[in-house]
Amino acid sequence: MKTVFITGATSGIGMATAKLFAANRDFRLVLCGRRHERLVDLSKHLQLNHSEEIKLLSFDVRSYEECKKAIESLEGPYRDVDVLINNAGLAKGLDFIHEGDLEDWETMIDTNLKGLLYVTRLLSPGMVKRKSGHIINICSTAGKEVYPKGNVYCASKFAVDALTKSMRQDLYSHNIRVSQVAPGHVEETEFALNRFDGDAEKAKIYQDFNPLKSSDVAEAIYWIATRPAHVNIQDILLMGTQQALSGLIDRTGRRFD
Ligand code: NDP
Ligand code: 8X3
Repeated sequence: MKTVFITGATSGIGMATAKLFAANRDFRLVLCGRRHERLVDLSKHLQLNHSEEIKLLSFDVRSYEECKKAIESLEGPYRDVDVLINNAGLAKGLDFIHEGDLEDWETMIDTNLKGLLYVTRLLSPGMVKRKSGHIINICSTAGKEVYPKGNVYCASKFAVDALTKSMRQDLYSHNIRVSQVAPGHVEETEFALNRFDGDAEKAKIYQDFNPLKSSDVAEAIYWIATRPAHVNIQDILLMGTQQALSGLIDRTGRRFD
């Protein structure tokens, strides 16, 4: 049975991914996020429906000390993480560079870039020691192309794209696969609500086109993680059919509802 460690499992893509892995009894799960009650509710839901092999870790990925304490609290087979899914992340604000909010910039860089690095730094030595492991980073179309006012969020996701490639070069000879999923717009997430600081009106960005659903991204992650040991899917770039580029979206109405 493999141990799967998912950051950002309290919502959106991470939660959908946790549900998909839990539906398959070949996995034990370590589910992470700051909102402990969310993790408890999710774990109750998953245990009722499928799996009883779940550990919950509440910590802020922006703090190396919190990451370390949480990861060091894992015992037995939960310590030996086979699949790390670096999913925790967010956008804050949508502003021209000369009007950007410094606190938003710090939050995105600390979460999307440093958080991913901290968790990877703590879990990858065990993978190297065991000569086995798989790291799947959640990037974005924003890590492939920039768009107006996307500046710092895009930069943080370009950094994820660079790290995915670089980590693979560092780890492949240790039998560790490094993969990435880069989605376009995804609904059934709190992404837009967080970006606009809880402003529900501004967050209504999916009303006139069909984006991906969180479960679509979860399926891509799950597929990557379940390929035979000799296969590494390096990168999946996926968008809803009504999206062609970050800034090219057919907003003439939701076509597939
Ligand atoms: P959600 O807001 O629904 O989920 C984000 C998750 O990240 C939550 O579980 C949240 O948990 C966690 N998180 C955020 N900050 C921290 C932190 N400091 N410490 C620990 N956990 C944190 O958004 P998505 O599901 O959409 O986002 C998941 C990933 O997908 C992100 O990396 C995002 O950039 C990426 N993405 C999203 C797209 C979209 O359109 N939705 C498109 C492309 C990529 P908690 O708040 O409980 O800590
Ligand atoms: C989320 C997609 O286009 O809002 O990563 O940056 S976008």
